[in-house]
Amino acid sequence: MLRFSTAGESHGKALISIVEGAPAGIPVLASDVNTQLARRQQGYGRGRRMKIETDQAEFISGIRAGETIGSPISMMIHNKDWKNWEEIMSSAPIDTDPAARKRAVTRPRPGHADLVGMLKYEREDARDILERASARETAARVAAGAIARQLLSCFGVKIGSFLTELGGIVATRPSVLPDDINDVVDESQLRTFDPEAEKEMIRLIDSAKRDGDTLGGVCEVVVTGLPVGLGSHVSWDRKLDGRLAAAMMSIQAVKGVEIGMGFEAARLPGSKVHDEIHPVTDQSGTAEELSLKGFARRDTNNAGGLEGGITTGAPVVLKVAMKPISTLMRPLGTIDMNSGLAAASTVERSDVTAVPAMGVVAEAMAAIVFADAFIEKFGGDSVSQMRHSYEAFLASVSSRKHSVFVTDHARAEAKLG
Ligand code: EPS
Repeated sequence: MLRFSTAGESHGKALISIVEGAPAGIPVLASDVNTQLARRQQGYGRGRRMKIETDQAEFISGIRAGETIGSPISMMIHNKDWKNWEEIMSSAPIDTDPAARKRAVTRPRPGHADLVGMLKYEREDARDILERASARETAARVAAGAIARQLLSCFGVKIGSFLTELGGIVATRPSVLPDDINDVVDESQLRTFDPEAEKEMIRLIDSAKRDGDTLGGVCEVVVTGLPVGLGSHVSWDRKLDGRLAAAMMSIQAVKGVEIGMGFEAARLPGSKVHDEIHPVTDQSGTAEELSLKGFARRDTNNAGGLEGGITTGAPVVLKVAMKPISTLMRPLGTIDMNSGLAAASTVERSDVTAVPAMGVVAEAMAAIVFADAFIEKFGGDSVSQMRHSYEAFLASVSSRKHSVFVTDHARAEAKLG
């Protein structure tokens, strides 16, 4: 089982990411992690913090000579902004009443964890809550996700994402996605495939900024190169669709997840939803070619690559919706927790939107879920042991006469959505 945890406050000294259960032999360079961290920092509409930070992971353990060694991997991402917060975030005891401390937050922001956290954890200063609730924590998730990605890439799995909606403006998506989605969309300011919609979105972000407002949106995450058979139908907590949805919903400000056709499937009859299975008539070729071709094909992928909580071999497609950031420069109404009277909520430096970054975080969370599912299915303490088991499974599935093993991702993807 692959486990990961993070620690760290937004303006604390550093963020820490610990990944446990990764097999030995995954090739990992600092640049593999840092490239992902840099991608998370991009996107039009981010605030000043992203200009302060250049997130870089320092490997503390678990990686030697460019490879994982099977022990827990720990990484540290230093917060450059710490130097401006050392006194406020210091662990040393102070005499000041918590609610009167420098930069104390006593007017909770609607939509943030401020109020519920203050009540639950009995804190007078919401900074004790917001520092950890902040989406800054997602940098540590992206570092963990980068390790998971490296494992998945040993098996030809690729994860990409792109923005499809921002503040109600919809971007079109090509019917055939490029082989490397991120290579294309990372070049654009909002990580979209639609330059016209993007221009409109940028205008909307500029006007939201002028109005002191914030914007949400939707990203699509696409995972290709997956074999059939990851996850399981047998128990609720082994279903991969549930595990993916939970991972996505755990991302700060995410409010909805759809898999494949998603909510649209609820509006259509079964005949328009389920992906029919056809025999592959051309069964010529070597065993290897046949295993790549499969004995069955689907012309659609409305299921989004998952049936019964198990991968079908087609791309897994997720849509992830993020609400607008809850720090508004033109603040919403709240109460002052000191006086109990009506007040304007606290204004902290923030972003107008962070939807493009959310897509990168969603990729990282998907990578962790799939790496875990790979380890569960193919076991092993090293990548080469996993590979043996993986190849044996593929050989066994493809030797079945009526196998539904589909690996023709490009074809399934071409007809998608
Ligand atoms: C973020 C860092 C934060 C915010 C944002 C995400 O930095 P700071 O609070 O110092 O400006 O930019 O966090 C929030 C939107 C939030 O609500 O906390 C990051 O590294 O992604």
